[in-house]
Amino acid sequence: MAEYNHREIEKKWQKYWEENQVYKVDIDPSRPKYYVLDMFPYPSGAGLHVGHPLGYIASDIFSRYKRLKGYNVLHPMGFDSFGLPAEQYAIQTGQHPAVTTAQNIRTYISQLKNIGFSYDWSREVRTSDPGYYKWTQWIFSRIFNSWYNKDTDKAEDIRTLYERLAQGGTAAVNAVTEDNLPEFTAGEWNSWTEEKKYEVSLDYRLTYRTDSVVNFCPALGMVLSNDEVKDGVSERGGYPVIQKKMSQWMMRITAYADRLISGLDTIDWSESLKDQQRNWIGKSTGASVRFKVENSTKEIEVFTTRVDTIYGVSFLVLAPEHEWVAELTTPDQLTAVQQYIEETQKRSELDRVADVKTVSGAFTGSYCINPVNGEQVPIWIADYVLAGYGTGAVMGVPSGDQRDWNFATHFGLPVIPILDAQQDIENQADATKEGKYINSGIINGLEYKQATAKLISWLEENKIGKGKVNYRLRDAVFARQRYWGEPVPVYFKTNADGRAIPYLVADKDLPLILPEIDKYQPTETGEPPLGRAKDWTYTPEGESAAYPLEMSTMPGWAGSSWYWYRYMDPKNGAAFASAEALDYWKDIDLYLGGTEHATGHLLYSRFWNKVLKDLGFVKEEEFAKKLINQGMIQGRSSFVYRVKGTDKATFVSYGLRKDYDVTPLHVDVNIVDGDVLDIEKFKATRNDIGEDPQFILEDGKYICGSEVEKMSKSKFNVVNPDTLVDRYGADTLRLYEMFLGPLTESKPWDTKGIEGTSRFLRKLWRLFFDQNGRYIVTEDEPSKDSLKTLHKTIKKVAEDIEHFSFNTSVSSFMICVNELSDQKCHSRPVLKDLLVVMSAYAPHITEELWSLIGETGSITQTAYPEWNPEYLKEDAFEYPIQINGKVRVNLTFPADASKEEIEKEVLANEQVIRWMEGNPLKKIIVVPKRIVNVVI
Ligand code: ANZ
Repeated sequence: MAEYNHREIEKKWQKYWEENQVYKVDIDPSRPKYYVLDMFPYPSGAGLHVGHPLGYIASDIFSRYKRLKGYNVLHPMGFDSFGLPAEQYAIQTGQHPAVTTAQNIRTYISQLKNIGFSYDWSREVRTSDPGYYKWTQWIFSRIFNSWYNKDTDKAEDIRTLYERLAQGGTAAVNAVTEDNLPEFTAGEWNSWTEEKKYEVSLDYRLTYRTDSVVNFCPALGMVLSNDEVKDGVSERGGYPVIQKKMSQWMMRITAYADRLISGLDTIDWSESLKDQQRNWIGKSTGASVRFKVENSTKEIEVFTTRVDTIYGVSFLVLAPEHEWVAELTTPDQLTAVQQYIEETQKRSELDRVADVKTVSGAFTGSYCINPVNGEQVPIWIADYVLAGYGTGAVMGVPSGDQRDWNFATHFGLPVIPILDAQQDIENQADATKEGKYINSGIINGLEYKQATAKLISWLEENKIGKGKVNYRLRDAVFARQRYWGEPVPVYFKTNADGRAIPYLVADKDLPLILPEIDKYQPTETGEPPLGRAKDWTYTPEGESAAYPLEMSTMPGWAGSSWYWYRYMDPKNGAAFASAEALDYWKDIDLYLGGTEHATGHLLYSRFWNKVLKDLGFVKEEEFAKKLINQGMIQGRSSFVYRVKGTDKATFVSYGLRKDYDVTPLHVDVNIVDGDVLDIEKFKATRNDIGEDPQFILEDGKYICGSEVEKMSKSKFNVVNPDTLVDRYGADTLRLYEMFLGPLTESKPWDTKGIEGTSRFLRKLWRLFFDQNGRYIVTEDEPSKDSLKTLHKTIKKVAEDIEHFSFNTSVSSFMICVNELSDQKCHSRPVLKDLLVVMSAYAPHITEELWSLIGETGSITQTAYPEWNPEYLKEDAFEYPIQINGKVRVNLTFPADASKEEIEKEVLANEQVIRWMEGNPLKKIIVVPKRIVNVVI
């Protein structure tokens, strides 16, 4: 007697897997490795909803399949557990973020275990665990102790910089740094104290401190990235954001701009994702040119991609934050300039670049000189020029650039035509490259390419400018003025000039543990929360003084930029991973996660990986060979319709709502079944509908309306996987999530359809046990038909999985089980192979049936069956028969029937004769295994 009781079966096998450590993996040089990774989740208080496991299910199927194919599969899971939500919650409730984080992780783990994933839980990592962040801090230290050598095109240990400077001074060094660092000779360098050398080296390191303009949110006490700012307020909480100059830790990701672009050609990631990264890095090739300021020694440097338009310059524009604005502003322009600067501080950078219509700016009162023709050019400020891009200054060419044209016409500045083909300046303003130059001195009569080349060499010869490649990508801010993050392992000593100089905490003193504090908010004096810690100081070995430690913590992306390596060797106390582990597991073979990480996590991870590779700590230049972005699962919201203006709350059913004046209200999808509202539960769970609400029904039921929206608590459309697992089982959920559609597409969740999948699994069970629970598997030789059904399924599912087409596999299983049922096939060899093929998708039921047919051990330890092409040979083929181009009949012939036999039978067929309506035959064409054409 056996019935399909998913609750019992699933618990039983989950226990078995855990007790027998079925998914534990170790290095095994005798087998090829395969590394399948999910982007690890941030454990939020809300737990998982049905959208989250979509990618996890797909990657789990793939991992299980690869295991059956003989690979040693590393498939771990962990938690990205530092970050803002836990901290915001701590501020509101006083609960330590470590406590809520641990609770949330417990919920996540139990939810994940419920779904039967094949994770090796012994490798779990948590970024907020000191044993983990010790290595995040260690990596920070390595990056701090390196510089980018353009000659070798890689990051090197800072010692090689010292060596070069000692041998040849700055002339011997070709490093990625800020422009215009002071130059010095080897002699000068060698004469300096160690402290002085160290201070100079700070400007060369891949981690450095600088003053930069940031989006600062005073209410949140933190700097926000551009995408965390919406319409000038913080996305989280809606607090005002201002542009502020702050001293910040930075990482020199720009040193890697070119390698981050070229590396994309070596990895199998979607083109759209690669394009997002390319655009984000935004390489542009142009020139920098210096314009002398009139009556001053200053020269304003601009970056332009169209140096060929320099004869059309009629003004210069600086970003309002440009450091010379104050100096260049003349007394009579002071009020206008100050007012304008105040105005622009309210706008986020995103608004500034997105807004092409509003023209605004202020004249500084100063002028500069166009180096190519000596013309006087007025200097303006305007916020369409960004402080952080290029040089923060542009040459305004109204006849070349649309914004410049808008600006010039708005403020009455001259428009100088420079191309003979330019008839209508307004419409061609956006950088036409057609025609020959006019009014353009040394490039008159030339065309775009020659003109550009000639100008660049002229500028270089005259030391006025040079060819330059510029990137939109900026160095990454590496600090948050918040509590719940990794402490930056740096302390400060004050030097002779009173400046605070950062030094690394010694490796042996890592992890630098996050201290306890009384409140998770900035201090009264505006210091970050770590300013509240009692003794936030460090005493280096051999010294007695206690030096202040850095008070900002690392940004959210630090811990996630290397975590895949920790899974390789999670308990190692002597290294982030052993050489042996790195050597064997190398890199991620398949990485799954959402597209929202395109220019964050996925770019930072590639950057850190390249640094680690340059420094010799890891093997591969790219960390993930293949990446798949799963689509989003949207929610399907349900609505009830409240009639306006009634005494008692009155709700009208969907089909009748047109007859009333109604307000639609979201209703919890969990009390709606197939669009029918459970009225009693509705009454019991809503406290906003008063006493005795009324319902106007259709056919005795209240039907809800529906709409597809983002899955979110506020829309009451969140479906919890736990409920479905309890009701239908994890195997049904897994199959159903895959069945929803192609993995990479977004699609709405609809609980209704899950019934069908659940019926399918019961039908599978019926191949083994009859209605009465009697075992009906036989040792009979399988029929030819059953072998064909089985082998086409083996083949199709393997191909589907290799192409990440999981929904089509589920259809194949359904077809297969239907065919075997029709064939009354209960043959053990067929059913056994079918179980193995299905085990990647539905691991619990297949384990159970596997043991019930008398197999020992776990089904996960067997091999994926081979398909035999012999069984797939078609023995008959159904031909569509066309008569004068229209398919009229379908006729089946044996696969080996000759053309002549087919012709004869087609023409003798009664239906064909009827369609020919007595007309004589002109021609009959038989295309074997395709079609028959009859022409009359
Ligand atoms: C003169 C000119 C004439 C320009 C012309 C374009 C067309 P990408 O491709 O994005 O690098 N620019 C330079 N720095 C800027 C800043 N900080 N904020 C806003 N705009 C800036 O484009 C570079 C072009 O954008 C530069 O070339 C400059 O305008 C402008 F017919 O210089 B151009």
